[in-house]
Formats: sequence, structure tokens, C-alpha cells
Amino acid sequence: MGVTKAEPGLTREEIDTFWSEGYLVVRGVLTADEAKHFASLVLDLLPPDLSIPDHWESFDGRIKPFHAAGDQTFDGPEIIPLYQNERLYTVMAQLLQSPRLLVRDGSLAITIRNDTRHESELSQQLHLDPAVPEDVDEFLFTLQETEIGGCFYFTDVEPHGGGIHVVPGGHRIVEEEARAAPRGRQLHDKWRNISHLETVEVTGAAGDFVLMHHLMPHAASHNRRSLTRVVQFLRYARDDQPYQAGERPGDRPTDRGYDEAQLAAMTPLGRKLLGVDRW
Ligand SMILES: O=C(O)CCC(=O)C(=O)O
Ligand SMILES: [Fe+2]
Repeated sequence: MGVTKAEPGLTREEIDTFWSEGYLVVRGVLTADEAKHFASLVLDLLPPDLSIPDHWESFDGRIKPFHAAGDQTFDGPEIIPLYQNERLYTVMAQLLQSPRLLVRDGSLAITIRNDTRHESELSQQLHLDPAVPEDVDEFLFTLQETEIGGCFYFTDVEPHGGGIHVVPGGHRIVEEEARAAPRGRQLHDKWRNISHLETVEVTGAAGDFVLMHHLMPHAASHNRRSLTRVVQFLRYARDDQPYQAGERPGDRPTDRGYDEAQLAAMTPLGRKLLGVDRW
């Protein structure tokens, strides 16, 4: 199907698991050394005196660096290799059944230990970040509309280590509920506040990528361990995604452009995934 042959994709069984559960951990996308390298790049963003800049987010031990106010995409030359990782691309192309993909997001999160007692293990409301804009009333439920995102774990994430929480099979529950109601995109405060579903924490090792369907309810959790959790979020969609051109909060402003150093870091695949060259 025109993807890089050398990169192993998912097995038939893994593909089935992804579509039935709505999430899947792809093991060892990065080597332990690569993961360590990216973890330290991200941790280096923290000001040495730990004074969190005003334009970042920080709550309950979860620190979200912002590149600039309102812009959480980090896509400097040192980070670009992650966007164009060939193994991850192969997996995404397999699942989305097209080699012509686009990548976005590239936001980061650092979750430090937080022992404060909270009612919930979650440090965010359970929510969706779907590819469908908030002012659209109905999901299409097509493969063209589907975005597959998720995160690289740059550190080992053991139980209660701040792993992302998901609802096994949750994307199918969302689809059923949204199909059964008029204006299904608008349910549960536009799916920003889902309070009726049970979650599980996704653990993993440094270098794993946690794949998630865009209709998977998910949330960040408290890290009860001393090991800081460091992650990067990425989303892949087909180039015929109906809303790809639509801007959403947190998306990279398309007018920022790429400088020479960024372009130099891009492979031919990266140039297409990042929209520099057309497929
Ligand atoms: O940090 C996490 O595990 C999830 C964060 C998330 O889903 C978000 O910020 O939208
Ligand atoms: Fe989210």
C-alpha cells in the first residue's frame, strides 16, 4: 500500500483489538535511549528555577508547556523526528487505510508526583478531543473523518504513574449515544465533560506509543510515583479528512510557517505529513 516496507506494522489481531477497544499500546516505537533523549529535551523546557511561565498550564502536578500563548505545538528541528517516525506512520497508514496522512498536535505534558488526596484518580474531566469542530452537530463516523492520536511515553509509566485513562470500547459507546440523539456532537457539553463512564489507566514503557481513536473518552491522571511522566501527543488523519483545514484551539497556527532548520530536519515523508509538500 505504498508505505515503508521495512517497518513492521500491526498484526491482524492488533488491528482488530484497536478497532474493538479503541486504543492500543504499540511497544517500542522508540528505543529506550531515544525515549530518554526526548524526555530530557522536554524536561529542559522547564525553567531551572521552576517558575512556570504564565502562558503554560499547570495544575495538580500536570505541567503543559506552551510554545507561545495559545500555541502548544512544539515542532522545533529536534522534535520533528517524532512526527515523521516511520514505524508510527506505518501503523497509522494501516489503521486509516491510506498512505496519504497528515500529522498535527505535537503538544507535550510533564506530570510530576502529586500526593494530594483527590476524589478521583483523574486530574481532568473525561473528554474527547475529536477531529470534528465543535460547531458541527453530527459526527459522520467515516474513516475519512477518523483521527487517530495518542501519545509517546518517554518515561516508564507504571500503575498510578499518571498514565492516560481510557474507556475500553468507549469509542463505540460514544458512537451509539451520538447516533441515537439529534446533534450527537453536542452531547455532554460537546463531549468535554463525560461523567458516566468507567476508565482504566494505560501503563507502558519508555518508547511506547499509546494509540487512541478520536472518539475515545480519555483524561490525564494523578502521578503517585516519584518518576515524572513525560509525553508527547500526536494525531494523524487522512489527507481527505473533511475538517483537516479547520483550526481548533491548540492547533498549530498554519501561518507560523517552517524555518530553514525545521525544513532541514524533515524527511521526504515528514514534508508530506507536515503539509510542506502535497501527497
Ligand atoms: O496527559 C494526559 O494523559 C491526557 C491529556 C489530555 O487528554 C488533554 O490534555 O487533552
Ligand atoms: Fe485530551
